[in-house]
Amino acid sequence: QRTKLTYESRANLAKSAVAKRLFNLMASKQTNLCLAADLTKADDILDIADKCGPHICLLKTHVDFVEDFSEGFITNLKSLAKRHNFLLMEDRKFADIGNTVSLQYGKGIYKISSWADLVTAHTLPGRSVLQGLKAALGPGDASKERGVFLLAEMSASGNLIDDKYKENSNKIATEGADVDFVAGVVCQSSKTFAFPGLLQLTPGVKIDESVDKLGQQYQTPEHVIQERGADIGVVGRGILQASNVEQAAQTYRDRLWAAYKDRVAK
Ligand code: S5P
Repeated sequence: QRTKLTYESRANLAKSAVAKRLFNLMASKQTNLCLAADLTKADDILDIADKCGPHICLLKTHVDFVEDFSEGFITNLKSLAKRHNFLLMEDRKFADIGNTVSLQYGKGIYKISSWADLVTAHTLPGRSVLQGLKAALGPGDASKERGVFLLAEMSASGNLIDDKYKENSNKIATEGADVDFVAGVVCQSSKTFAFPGLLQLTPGVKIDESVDKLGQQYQTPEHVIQERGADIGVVGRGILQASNVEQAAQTYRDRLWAAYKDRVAK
């Protein structure tokens, strides 16, 4: 069972080079916390990345709502990622035909493929979403430094994903020529996939409050790691809205990590 294995041992099973890197980073830095830096000002994102950087394995962005996006912002974000040793994920949730996602990934104002170690994509268009994203990277080994998390489930109440969709998403993540490009799956349950070389990223994590006003559903750090099979817990407002963000990041980090240690020890 994949949830019983350590991150170190799973690094050796990963087919994606980025997944391998992330498993090893998590094990050595002792953190399975991803910060969802959902803020609209570049400086606020950089500030929180600097404060929380020592506690996270991954920083997740939504660059399309950053009001003052610039190349300088990306340069600074990359240097913080290097200094504090975390990876960058742009949560773009690509969901179009191959040619369009290729352009959205590589071109435009954001040039996501030039800086994001990881991106998210819906499986709705089928396998061509992976082929399209890979095409933006060009030939050669470029895809080895980049990876995708496929959405197989969502935390929003009333979402339209059913069992068949989950099963087919799992097939796209684990079968075929592009599996070396898939680093993991965004989902809510350990039953969604079994392959231990993929990482399970689970959003909807908060210590208190079980829902927000717009359909988000929350679980505690212990619940997502031990009952839902998460390898990485994504925390946004649980940290962003705390009076002391650094302390909140430390608390989420400690609780998510302890839950993982418990899970592999049992
Ligand atoms: O099913 C999902 C998938 C994602 S990637 N549910 C989610 O909430 N997310 C993202 O996780 C969402 O876009 C947001 O950036 C983060 C959750 O933020 P929070 O403030 O609710 O913790």
